[in-house]
Amino acid sequence: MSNLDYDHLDLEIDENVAVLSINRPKALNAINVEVLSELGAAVETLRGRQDVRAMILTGAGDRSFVAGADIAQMSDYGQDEAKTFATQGHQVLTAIEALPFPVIAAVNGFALGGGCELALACDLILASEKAKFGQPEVKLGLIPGMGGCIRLPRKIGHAAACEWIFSAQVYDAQQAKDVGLVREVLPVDKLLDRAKELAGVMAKQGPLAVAAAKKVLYSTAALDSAQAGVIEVDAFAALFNTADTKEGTRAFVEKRHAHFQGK
Ligand code: CO8
Repeated sequence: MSNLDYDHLDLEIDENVAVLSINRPKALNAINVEVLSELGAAVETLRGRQDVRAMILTGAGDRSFVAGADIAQMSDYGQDEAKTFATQGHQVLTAIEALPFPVIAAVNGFALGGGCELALACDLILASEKAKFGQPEVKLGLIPGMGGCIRLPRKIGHAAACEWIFSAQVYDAQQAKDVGLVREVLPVDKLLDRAKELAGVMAKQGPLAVAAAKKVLYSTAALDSAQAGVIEVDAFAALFNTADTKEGTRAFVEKRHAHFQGK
């Protein structure tokens, strides 16, 4: 199924996996206010779709995932406009992180600035051998404003994040894998297939269980073990009120495949 209602996004849904592509090739898929608004709307649409159980976020064309926020648009901003833009950016990326299914970033080409931050808001990143990552904002006299100062150190560690953000350097896919940002580096022509394969595996699991696990993973990140443990226990127990948990466990006992209904 295709959805062509967006000017700067392509959306396809096939076998419970959504592929959402940012498509603004003349600016290397840079995010302006319009792209951000469409992204927010698409995320809300996908959140409400019972048939979507995993998502891939990628960039259209062969050069770029997202080359950052739109620098030309920002060059005229004052403080109030910058605050509005960054607030909207935070809202959209937080909404991506809060989607009740896994989100895989498939990164080919540039994932710089806001592009790197967008990938950081996904659950995991697969990169092509041509991917380039970085937070070059200080080179422009800016800072990462869509969660980079927050999510990057959580994913690659404090020291590595300080190096990335303060130096504005660009890193290749293998370097990004070495610091734990990227899960797999793939040939360009295998990237999307591998992302679809992995998303497909995730989409076949119990959807309520995957959603619950995701919620526990993110909601406990800043808590101590005791507080986090309470949240995990409650989430574990709550699943026993669902038909899917009964189906999954009984299917094992009865030596058959489980048929999950998301109920
Ligand atoms: N914004 C606007 N236009 C861009 C951007 C961008 N981030 N990146 C590329 N473009 C445009 C170029 O201007 C050019 O347009 P035109 O053909 O009309 O001149 C076109 O894309 C192709 O780009 P280049 O000719 O520059 O291609 P090169 O292969 O020579 O270089 C690079 C590719 C290295 C990616 C180069 O374009 C570049 O350095 N881009 C900027 C990268 C960058 O600094 N990104 C960070 C931006 S700041 C940011 O993201 C802040 C996020 C936090 C705020 C968000 C709040 C919501």
